[in-house]
Amino acid sequence: MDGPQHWRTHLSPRSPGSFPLPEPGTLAGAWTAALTPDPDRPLLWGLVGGGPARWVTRGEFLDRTVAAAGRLSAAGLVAGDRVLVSGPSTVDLAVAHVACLRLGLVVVPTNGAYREAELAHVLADCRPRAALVDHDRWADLVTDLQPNLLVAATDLQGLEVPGGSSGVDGPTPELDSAGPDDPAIIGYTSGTTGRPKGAVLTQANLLAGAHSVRVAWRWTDADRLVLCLPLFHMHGLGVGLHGTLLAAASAVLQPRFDPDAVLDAVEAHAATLFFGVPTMYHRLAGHDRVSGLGSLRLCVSGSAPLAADLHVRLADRAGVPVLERYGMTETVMLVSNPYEGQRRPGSVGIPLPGVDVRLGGGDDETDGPTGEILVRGPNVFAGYWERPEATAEAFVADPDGGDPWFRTGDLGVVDDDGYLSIVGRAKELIISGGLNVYPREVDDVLSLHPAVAEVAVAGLPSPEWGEEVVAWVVPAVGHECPDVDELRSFAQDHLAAYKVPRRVVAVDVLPRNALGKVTRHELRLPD
Ligand code: MLC
Ligand code: AMP
Repeated sequence: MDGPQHWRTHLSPRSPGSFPLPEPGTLAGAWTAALTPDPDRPLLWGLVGGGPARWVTRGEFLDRTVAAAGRLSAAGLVAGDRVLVSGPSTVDLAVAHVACLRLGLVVVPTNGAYREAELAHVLADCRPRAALVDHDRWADLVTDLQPNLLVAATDLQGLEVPGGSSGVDGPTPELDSAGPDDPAIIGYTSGTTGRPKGAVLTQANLLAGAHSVRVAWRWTDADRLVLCLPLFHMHGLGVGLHGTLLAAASAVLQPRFDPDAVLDAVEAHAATLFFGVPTMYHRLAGHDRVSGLGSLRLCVSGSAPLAADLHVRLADRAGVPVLERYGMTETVMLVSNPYEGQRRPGSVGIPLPGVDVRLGGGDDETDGPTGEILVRGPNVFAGYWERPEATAEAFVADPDGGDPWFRTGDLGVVDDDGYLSIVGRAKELIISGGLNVYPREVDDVLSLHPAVAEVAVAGLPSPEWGEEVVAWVVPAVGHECPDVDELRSFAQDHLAAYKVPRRVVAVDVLPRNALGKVTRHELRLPD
């Protein structure tokens, strides 16, 4: 852990403990308490049990989680075991996720776009006992990569239960007995640089994350969310699904983003909430039925900066004052524009309840008012899975001897009235369509191409994607620079599609600093 830095603005009172969490202090326990009353009320709309999309009530949902937990337990899984979960957003996936957490298993939500090498890294790193996967060929792929895995679909079809048929429910195990500090999710993220690390979030971290937005956004059981975000990242899972269950509200699950399907669901299901990444709002803003969003009580944007002009366009065209908030895998949500009060374009707002935020800086004042955003609170993760050094480096000591602060790697400034704006990143990261791309991971793959001598990847602004992945390539002697199609097809076996470059620029040399390190911020398009 670094020593105290030069301390800048402190955004919130130093009393994160004064925001009590719902009883019993665990996500699974709080869900069960919230969903037990009124069992006939609709909870989730979506694909269930191989049938068509339909409403599942609170009662049916809880019953399904009990049955699924029984089968997982009968298959030999015990609290603390990791379970890789990946699939399109369905009720089955939500049931599997909740069943795991109720049983004290640790869910590893995994992006279905991952290729073999990316999946192999996650498996080797966290060594799950089981994988619940719905994508084509994934069952075979994960079995090849880790032969001792228990593998099934998220509806648990195919799960082998020793001494029993795979179709039979097991005995009811003890549920909701995990403690607040027990791990609940491992979310893979590269953090600052390097290979993806598993951020371990406890039951209490996830509860705090969902509870703070529930309170801040006035989320009640009368709300209905259209949820087309994937359920393998914090936005769709930690906010959309977890918040819906905690508020005992309801949600319409959609397996992918389609503007027409969103607008149809808003109308057909009398929805009140929509959460999306800026790319979704960009596409909605260009849609001729965008005013359909106007019937919603609240539209929230996050995961990447919402361009101020897009914010204004949505307000003008659809009458929707989008509320922008800021989150991270390691922290769930930390800052949000207010529900009541100004939703300021270009700003992510003020700290969420219970979250302590401040700006740290370098050793001197030369950075001006800009500082690294630091955070602490019950929402902040427990550390990186089996990486004590990376965990220590991710935190900075408190100058007053209080709890340490997590370094987000994001750079911010604070307005006079306490609104935070993210103005840059200290970490190497491209965010395309709300998905993180780590340039070094892409460099490493592209550099294996025989016609590439040197390569560096960076993000360039894009109205649709926010940032677009672009590769600057120094061709190998005697070779033409490979074009974008060639590099994309070369990389696609190793990298998820959203990470492969959309443009290639041939250069003679890469810009480097005195130490020989590539200076990515100096990579430019030719005039
Ligand atoms: C898909 N493609 C992308 C992409 N998503 N390329 C770059 N960036 C992306 N994000 C590729 C596809 O593989 C395809 O490639 C081509 O683009 C066209 O696909 P599409 O059909 O237009 O894309 P679509 O499926 O509509 O997906 C776009 C999207 C999706 C924006 C809906 O990316 C998405 O759901 N993003 C949200 C991610 C998310 O949940 N982030 C939260 C992280 S949590 P090809 O080669 O086949 O043509 C977090 C914390 C926080 O950050 O604060 O929330
Ligand atoms: P992830 O590691 O996928 O959780 O991504 C977290 C990162 O997304 C943060 O560190 C920010 O860089 C970025 N991010 C999330 N929300 C916003 C936002 N509203 N504006 C700008 N960046 C954001």
